[in-house]
Amino acid sequence: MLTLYVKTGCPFCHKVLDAGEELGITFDEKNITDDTIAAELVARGGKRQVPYLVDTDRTVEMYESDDIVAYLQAHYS
Ligand SMILES: N[C@@H](CCC(=O)N[C@@H](CS)C(=O)NCC(=O)O)C(=O)O
Repeated sequence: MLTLYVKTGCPFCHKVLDAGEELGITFDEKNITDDTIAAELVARGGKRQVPYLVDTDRTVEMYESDDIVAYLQAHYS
């Protein structure tokens, strides 16, 4: 399962969402405008920054939109 932490209006998040759409990927989106989700992200990744990808199938987690897009293209094309 692919979970993507995002924030409403975040252009870096949209870049990842657009790439995912091109690849036919459906994310479980979690929006950090909800304080509970924001706290969950910080506990998980160590900082409040989106986008943040969690790939439970490969036990991979990462920040940085360019890295996430490259990862998705490499593993989900
Ligand atoms: N270099 C990062 C930049 C990410 C970034 O600046 N994200 C902003 C939102 S657009 C963020 O997480 N800000 C913290 C916040 O909104 O709480 C990337 O490409 O993913």
